Amino acid sequence: MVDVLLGLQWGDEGKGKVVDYLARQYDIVARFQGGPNAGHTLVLDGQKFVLHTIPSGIFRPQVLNLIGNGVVIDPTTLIKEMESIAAAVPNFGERLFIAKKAQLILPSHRLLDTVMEAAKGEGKIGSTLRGIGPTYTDKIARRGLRMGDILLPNFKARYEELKAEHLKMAQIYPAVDFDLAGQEAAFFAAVETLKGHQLVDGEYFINKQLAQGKKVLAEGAQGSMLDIDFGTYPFVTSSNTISAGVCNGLGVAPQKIGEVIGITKAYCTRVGSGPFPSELFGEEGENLRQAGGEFGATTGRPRRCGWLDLPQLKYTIMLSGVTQLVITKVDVLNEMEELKVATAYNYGGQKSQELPHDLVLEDISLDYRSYAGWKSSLKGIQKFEDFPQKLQDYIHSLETELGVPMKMISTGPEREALIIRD
Ligand code: 2SA
Ligand code: MG
Repeated sequence: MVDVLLGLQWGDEGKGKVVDYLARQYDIVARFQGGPNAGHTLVLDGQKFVLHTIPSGIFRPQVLNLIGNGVVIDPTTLIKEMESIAAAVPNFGERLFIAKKAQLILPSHRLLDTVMEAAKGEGKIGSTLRGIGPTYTDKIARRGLRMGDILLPNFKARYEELKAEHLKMAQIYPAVDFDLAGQEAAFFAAVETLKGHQLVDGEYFINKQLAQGKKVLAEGAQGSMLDIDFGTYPFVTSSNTISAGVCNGLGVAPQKIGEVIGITKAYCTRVGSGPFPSELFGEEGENLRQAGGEFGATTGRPRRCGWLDLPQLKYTIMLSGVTQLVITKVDVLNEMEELKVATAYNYGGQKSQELPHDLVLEDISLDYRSYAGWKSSLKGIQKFEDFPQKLQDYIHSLETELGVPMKMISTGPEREALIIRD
């Protein structure tokens, strides 16, 4: 079976840590969408690692890791990432497999991402500038280059052809500072190195493993509200971040999908622009940002912070068929006198449990419910029953509202700070 783990908000729900924990129950961890726009942070023995393209199972010695066909790969960042984990995980290369059908991010995709964002002014998406949008654009336009292409004798020629197209496009935008020649040198050096890695037909690889009874965990990146179809369009990423993305991002059939584990923070954050109905501004937002260390793992940008939003969570739970919930960063709320949760949306003169078709256009206000804070540290607590009563009540209330059991509660960045409930 393929179990799925994904973020139910706008990303940064703490997926890296949870995958790292869960990985020991699986034979394979696979990334199925996104690319180096992702930043999955793991803290192991006090050392912090940020993964962008490599699946978070890489730190578990028995686990194989697949970068699936639905992922977009920047060879330069992938090689850098490999170097950053090489000392901690000497044999990672034997356990890392890369789908030949995964699309390649070219330096000129990054150039396009940069000029297009710069030209947008006020309407900026807040892209990570990693070339994600232009690469998926070329995939759909049927002219992209794929991982397997690096093995072909005409790779350089095809690269030049696509780059020439990109340069033509870039000309319609104001110029930006971009060292294309320097990045190209790094790109081709990285491509050479990648030829020595395990490039596979990802769909056969994974289905053969499944046929042998192996267990797969599909690791989502970004969050459900950034889904290209169902997110806060156009302020979204360019891939399907919901569970449906697993089938086309790995080449597995829908009936192979088992548990769908949805992660939410105990509050909510968003990095980049676009609607965020439960956002907190001023001092309130700043307090959460500082308490939670809410800065982008890839770009370092400050994240916008706000309260948990139940209609929003119900929406993404519905879209992915979530069967279990995980709540993270609960400890960030330790000092709060009072916390709030959005319980309903008001728009078009009505109260609703459903999100409007366009969060960008619609004038929205939210209803909130308050909870008394538990005002104590959670350090060292290993059992749900040992939590302060107010925190237990808060969790029970969320479970009841969302209709899905809360199986895991993360109380800090360390591997140990995770409470599991049966
Ligand atoms: P892109 O680069 O084209 O995918 O950007 C489009 C939108 O998607 C958002 N996005 C993200 N949101 C949260 N976390 C992401 N990963 C990094 C992290 C981000 C960082 O883990 O912290 O370091 O800034 C991520 N990747 C993309 C993005 O903000 C745009 O709104
Ligand atoms: Mg992240």
